[in-house]
Amino acid sequence: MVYIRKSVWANGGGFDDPLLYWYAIGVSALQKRGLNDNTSWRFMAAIHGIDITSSDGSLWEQYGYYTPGEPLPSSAEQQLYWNQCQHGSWYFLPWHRGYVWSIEGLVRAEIVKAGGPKDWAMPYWNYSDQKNPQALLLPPAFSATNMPDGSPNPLYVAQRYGLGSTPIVLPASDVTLGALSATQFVGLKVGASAGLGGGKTGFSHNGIQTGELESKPHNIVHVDIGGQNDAGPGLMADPDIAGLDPIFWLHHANIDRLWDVWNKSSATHTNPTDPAWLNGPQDRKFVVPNVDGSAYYYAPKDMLDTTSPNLDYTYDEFVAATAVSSVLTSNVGEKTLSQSQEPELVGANASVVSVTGKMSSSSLALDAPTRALLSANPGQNIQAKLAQPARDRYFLNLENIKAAKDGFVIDVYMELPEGADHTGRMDLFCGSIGLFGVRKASQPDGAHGGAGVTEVMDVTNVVAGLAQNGALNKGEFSVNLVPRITLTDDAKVTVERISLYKQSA
Ligand SMILES: [Cu+2]
Repeated sequence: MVYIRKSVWANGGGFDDPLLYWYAIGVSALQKRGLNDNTSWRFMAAIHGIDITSSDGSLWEQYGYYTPGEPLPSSAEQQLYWNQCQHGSWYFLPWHRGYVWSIEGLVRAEIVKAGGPKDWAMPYWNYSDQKNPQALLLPPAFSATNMPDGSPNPLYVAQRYGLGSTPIVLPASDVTLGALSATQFVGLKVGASAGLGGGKTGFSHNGIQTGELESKPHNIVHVDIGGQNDAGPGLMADPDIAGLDPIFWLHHANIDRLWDVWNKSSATHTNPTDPAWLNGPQDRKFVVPNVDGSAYYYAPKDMLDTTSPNLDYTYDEFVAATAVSSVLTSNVGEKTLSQSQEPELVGANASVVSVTGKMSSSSLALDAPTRALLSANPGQNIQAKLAQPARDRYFLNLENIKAAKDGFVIDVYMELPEGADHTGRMDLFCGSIGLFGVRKASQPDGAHGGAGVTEVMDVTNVVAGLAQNGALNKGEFSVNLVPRITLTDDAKVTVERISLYKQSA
């Protein structure tokens, strides 16, 4: 049989829905197992990321998920399984597909043991569903502190600081699906979109080439739920602890569904055929536990069809929802471009930007030909010159973003007037960055030497609008980084360089 993953909101999102009641029962059983058991809740979270030896204190210990001296798996087993999650990489989607599949099997086995439904499958949280007025709300089964019988709710965690509101509601503009208009799974090397699925990398526990779906909604939703408070990041906001939150798996089931939606929405939306992708990284294998605790090794080529016997699941809905709001995401324009043209650097700022306080800005200078191209003479319709579909595309690159803490969202604008209220300036809005995994990617002893992450935004519409107004005649423009909460200096958020690339039509 093929298991069918259903929407968390199909029957109200609370414990009246057996799907969620039984999820809680299954999760509770896994939570009772020790960290030295590779089928336990905590071991599964550690496969994503764990740090219990850090000199600056372990979040696992701080939040009570690890007690020094408790039995651990052998170091061979730790090395085989732990700290595998693939981010900033073209392996992001296939690695997480195998990961969610694994815990789904473990949870289902416990549900069946307890007398629950044999066809249970992982629910998904479709926060982008505009037909559902509650779609943006954290489903009640996760925000209730108790089960219907009064016992503690295993799906509840205290460390969901989100944007400070209770219950958690995701901002609608954070879950738009511009990523699904990507024409390619793998993007170009530098400058332009990293594609739906991310840039070509090796094994990439915290890589640099974040794909469009990974960037949004994935990263931003992580931060919108986890957030940050004085004690540290919420569970969902940091990859070292994210898998401990039961909502993690419904978020990832939805990202996994969106990959399938993208594949099914056009004959040209194909997965990579490069053997380097299909066969997975050569330097380390992907591995998750089977239900009996034996090792299941996999590569992206095993993850192409969810209904194949090794995975054996599908979704009840492949509709992408009509959440692609053209107003809020400037990158939703029709990407009719073949993306065969190499993007060229046409502007950059001069020095590293520290993002602190309420807003940090930096000025970018355009090169002479681009300045001439984007200068408007009075009465000239420059937007016609930049008209779709055969038009140049502009990409803003925030290169090597580093941070000492995760859990922040930074909104990016161009040419915000000094001191002005930015809310509602959607004409100047470039996109948002969710700082998820940036802390790990910034550590100098990490796999990439602390290079941080790079985010790319399609800003064609913003650039066209500014050009039309004559705002680019001076040959430079400001980029404004606006953290949603005032950033303190200890977050140490920096952007190595901000650049503008042009991809010719
Ligand atoms: Cu994630």
